[in-house]
Amino acid sequence: MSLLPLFDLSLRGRAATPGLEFVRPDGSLASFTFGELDARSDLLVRLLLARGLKTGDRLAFFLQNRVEVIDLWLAGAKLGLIIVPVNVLYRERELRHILTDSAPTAVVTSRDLAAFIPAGVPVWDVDALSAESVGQPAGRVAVPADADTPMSLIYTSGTTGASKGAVLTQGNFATNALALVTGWGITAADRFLCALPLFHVHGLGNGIHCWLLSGCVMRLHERFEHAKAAAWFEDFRPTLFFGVPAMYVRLLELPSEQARAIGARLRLAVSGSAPLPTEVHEKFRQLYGSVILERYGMTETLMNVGNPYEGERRPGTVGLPLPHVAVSIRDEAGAPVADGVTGEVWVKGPNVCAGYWRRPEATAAAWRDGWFRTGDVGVRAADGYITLQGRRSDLIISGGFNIYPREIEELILEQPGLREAVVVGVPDPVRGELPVAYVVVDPAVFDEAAVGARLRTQLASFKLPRAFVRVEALPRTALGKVQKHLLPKWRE
Ligand code: MLC
Ligand code: AMP
Repeated sequence: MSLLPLFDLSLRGRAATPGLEFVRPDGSLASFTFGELDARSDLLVRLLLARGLKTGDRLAFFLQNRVEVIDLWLAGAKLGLIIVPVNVLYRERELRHILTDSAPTAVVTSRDLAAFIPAGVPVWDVDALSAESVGQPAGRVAVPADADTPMSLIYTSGTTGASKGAVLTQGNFATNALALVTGWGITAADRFLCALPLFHVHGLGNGIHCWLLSGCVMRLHERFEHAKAAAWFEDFRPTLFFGVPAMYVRLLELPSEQARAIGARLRLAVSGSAPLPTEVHEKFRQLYGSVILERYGMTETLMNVGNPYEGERRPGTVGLPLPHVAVSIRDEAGAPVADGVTGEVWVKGPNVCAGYWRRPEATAAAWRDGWFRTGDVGVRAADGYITLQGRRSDLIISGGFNIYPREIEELILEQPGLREAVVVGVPDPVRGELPVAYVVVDPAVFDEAAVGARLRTQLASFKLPRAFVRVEALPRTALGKVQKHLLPKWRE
């Protein structure tokens, strides 16, 4: 199953219909019909061909949400390119790794972001690319594709520090979106407000694909800004919203009358990428009169499990396996456990990526007997509802962005005056968790301000430790493992 015939339901089937409203940073709207989007990506395909790109080549983008991200994605599907989305918050270290590992022909970026790209990586300016594509001959060029055609390499951090590229195929995106569009009753009559970043699978895999397959109208924002969210909802009057829990926490700040009116028009509000606290679920229901549908996914698998559209959306749970996904809860030895018993969540289905890019060992370690081991720990109730209880690794999720402590610990330990470091997630009412570093320092050498400044140039802002808590020694087991639960409590 390839993507273009599904996209064509909108690109060609609804060519004259308004499909996209992009809110420019100055607040003005740029509107496009589906036919115009089709034509824009046709021109881009011609330009990419002229620049020598061919099926299987990687093309990275380091961009805030904008229409050119959609052009690139559609051109990628038409040409069989492997698109590499990169989080705009990443800085030198993260960028160097991804842009080296994926070996892209080029990275498409904007003037604002170009300064962050490490030297030696070919950079294409997005505005120049768009302007040049306008002069290309019109008409579609598309290469044949199938379910196994790689569509994207999306980097996700492993427990070992360096992030790995999950090879997601056209079939992965297609089956995921078909399941969501059907299961969530998304139609051309919907109005979808999208403020999720398009460089992660929540915005890209779910948002863009549900929009294109259903033919609804999408209003796309550069990024979520909580101070403006009320005005956005009032103005666009969406029926459909996808968000991370931090966005729903922010939406609880709206006055109740306004929230009611927004909720009355909202057919479906979906939350995912991090746990949705039950009190947020409940407060949102009270304030908006709308019951959030929480679902669970990951970069390697797209969506796995979700609360039902029809039926009970049970707070604190991620619901039931999606129709095309098999879920099994396993013990440490890999044997299935009984309902009510905690274990690791394993998944199998056409949603699971083809493996990690050029990392056979990491691929071998993550798959067993055809099942993908998610690393998430959960339990299934007798009626099938799954509750996630944590992770086998120390993953911290802040505002829906993932942080692997080890990556930060390694970087901290490279700094002068640091003897030992451990990074833990502390609870935060808005972002879910915040990273805090516990450090053993050499006081004569350690300069907290200098270390903080250096980390800021190297790491995405959401990964920066909120504080450095100095301790005499890290609590360790006899085997030397840090006992994070014995660290002193941190207070801001
Ligand atoms: C956040 N920031 C951005 C940004 N998003 N900067 C530029 N562009 C963006 N797109 C920066 C801000 O500048 C600020 O930096 C900090 O992050 C917090 O932003 P905020 O707006 O003050 O905070 P907040 O109201 O808490 O909102 C944060 C947020 C953001 C919810 C908008 O966390 C977000 O967009 N999260 C979505 C993450 C996501 O899509 N995850 C899906 C992964 S896929 P500073 O320097 O001031 O701190 C996955 C699988 C699955 O997990 O199941 O979906
Ligand atoms: P990523 O690597 O960015 O794809 O993040 C995937 C991880 O986010 C999953 O393995 C889960 O740990 C977490 N996650 C996604 N959705 C949920 C959810 N609804 N509840 C709890 N955790 C979630």
